[in-house]
Amino acid sequence: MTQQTFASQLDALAVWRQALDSRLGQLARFAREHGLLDDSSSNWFDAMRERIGGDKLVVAFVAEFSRGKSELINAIFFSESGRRMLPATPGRTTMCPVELAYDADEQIGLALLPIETRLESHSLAELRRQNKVWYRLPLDLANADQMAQTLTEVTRTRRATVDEARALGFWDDERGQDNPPVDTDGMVEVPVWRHARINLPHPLLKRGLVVLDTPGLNAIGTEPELTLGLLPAAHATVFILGADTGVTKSDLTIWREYLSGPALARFVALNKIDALVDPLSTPDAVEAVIDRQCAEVARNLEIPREHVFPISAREALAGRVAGDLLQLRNSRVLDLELALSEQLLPTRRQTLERSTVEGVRKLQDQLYRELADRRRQSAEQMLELRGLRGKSGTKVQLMLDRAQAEATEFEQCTSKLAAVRSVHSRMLKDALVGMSSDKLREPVDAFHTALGSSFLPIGAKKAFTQMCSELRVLLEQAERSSREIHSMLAASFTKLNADFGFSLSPAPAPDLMRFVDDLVTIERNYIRYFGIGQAIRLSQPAFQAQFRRMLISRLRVVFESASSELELWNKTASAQVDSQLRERRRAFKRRRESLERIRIAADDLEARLAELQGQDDALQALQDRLASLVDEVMTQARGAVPQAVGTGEAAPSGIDLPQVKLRLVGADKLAG
Ligand SMILES: Nc1nc2c(ncn2[C@@H]2O[C@H](COP(=O)(O)OP(=O)(O)OP(=O)(O)O)[C@@H](O)[C@H]2O)c(=O)[nH]1
Ligand SMILES: [Mg+2]
Repeated sequence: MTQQTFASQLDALAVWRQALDSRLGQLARFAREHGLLDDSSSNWFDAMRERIGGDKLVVAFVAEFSRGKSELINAIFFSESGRRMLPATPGRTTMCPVELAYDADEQIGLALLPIETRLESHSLAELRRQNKVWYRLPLDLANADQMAQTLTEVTRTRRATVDEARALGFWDDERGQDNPPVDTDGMVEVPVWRHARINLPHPLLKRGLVVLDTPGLNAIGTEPELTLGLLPAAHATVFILGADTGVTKSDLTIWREYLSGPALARFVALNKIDALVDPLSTPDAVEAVIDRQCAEVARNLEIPREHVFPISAREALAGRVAGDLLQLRNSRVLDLELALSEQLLPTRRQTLERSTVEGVRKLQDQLYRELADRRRQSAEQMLELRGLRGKSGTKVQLMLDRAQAEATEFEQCTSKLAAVRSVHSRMLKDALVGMSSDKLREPVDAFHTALGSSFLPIGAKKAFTQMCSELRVLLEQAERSSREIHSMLAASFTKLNADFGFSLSPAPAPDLMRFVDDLVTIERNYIRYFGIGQAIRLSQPAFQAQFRRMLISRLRVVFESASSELELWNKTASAQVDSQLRERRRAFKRRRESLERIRIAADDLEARLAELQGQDDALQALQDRLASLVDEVMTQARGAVPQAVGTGEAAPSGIDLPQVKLRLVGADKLAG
């Protein structure tokens, strides 16, 4: 059996996502065409489809320099170009974090952020949005050599004075042994770029994969944003060791500092096993050496032996480029790829499946209720009209008067609704103020002040924990408020239903406690910066400023998501009231109109009854169609990802170079 690779499985996941998206699209179109889509359901569809279509999967490659990160990325993702795409050479090669992704709205090519931007205080996240600070180079998709040549930019360095290096963060007077060597003119080497983004319509990138290649992490001058922001946000990290070096002290430092925490899917690769091949010993003996090394890695990193993958990135790349399957198999990269896809992709899929199923179920309830409501009203009308059979004109006039009286009485609900609405919006406003960025800033500022005045990490850690618990209180308060809003709505809706014949029912309040979980994760990820070993770094104002910025931006995401969830839920409740009000008014109007017509011509009675029956049949058909469309979405969401061997663009083996080039160009045209 052909062994499935990461590439083909990611491809299969994409096929599943596309199918799900198109099913959801059908359901949305159906709801819209029949006037069943209010603002909030329409927002839900847009958001869900954007998530399904734009869902990113970030895989970061992390290691000390020269362990083979870039080579492994080449072997897994770029062998189809027929050559080494990212520069991989002995010694320090990749000098800045390199992000490979595809964004259809951006120009194909390489975007580079000059290192000098470090002198200003903008964070990478802010700079991403500023187009003009990036230096852009085109990539010619039809010319792999030109692409590879352009990509050597990520290795570029320049000479700088020690003062300049210090200002840029590459010189540390306290950590002398780690500083770059000074040449005879008193100059040192610094990277030219701070960050690189490669925008490429590669089939996998187009399907939401983001690959992060990092420069050797233990170097001075590592962007705090990389270790505080990008790495903790990655869905998976591949940590790479060299079989030629084993686990060195600096490998261990990187592992402990950045990767040993929970929450991330982590893979460990022992690379360069080809270097262990010894012409003087038997294959079995070499195998035993590899085995022993893996066991040692597992022991050193304190992870199970099965989590260590012995590989040769070089052999994998060479094997794929040459179409040599034996060499590819010997590289054992397929085992790693399989583990990546088996452990990573199902979880991504499950998350999407869960949100889709939950959302569609809620939506189905809402739409079904709306259709049932319309049917109930037409049934009432039919009953009324049937009672008119054989009745005199006076009787009809009486009924007309009654209908008029009922309609007037119904209109009294508007003042009641206005009262409920004003209570509701006041409660919501209070709840949202409690989660605003001003509120968020208070505890963060207090922590920052404490950080600036505390010389001991223990004090900083205490202030940090204090801040986290204050933030948690904010979220807990919001959770309480949303429960209060829910009880208020439930009570008011019951009363409105009884008095005015509505069928209102508030959706369950959103569970804001899951944002508390996010907060706990952030706390866990950041707390390691308060270890004794970090004291010096933590006391630097520049690091503190960056730390604060990163922290604020991550916290803001949590609070903003919680706020918008609360807001959306409240909008749904108001929309429900609006739509039922509209529907009721329409029903009253229809009822008056038909009585009016019957008063003028008694013959119209039967015609009107037939018309109502027809309407009811149509509504029933809509209910059935809704059920079958929902069923299709659910089946697709729960269905297995197709077992994709050669499902199209992924071209995992990449043996056929010209054809692949065509695919790349074709893909580009499609995207444009
Ligand atoms: N023998 C052998 N050499 C390898 C293998 N993988 C990578 N190398 C070599 O190791 C050197 C470093 O590889 P890179 O991919 O540049 O390493 P890196 O981790 O990206 O290093 P930096 O970019 O400096 O952080 C290059 O000369 C590669 O050719 C392998 O599997 N076997
Ligand atoms: Mg590299």
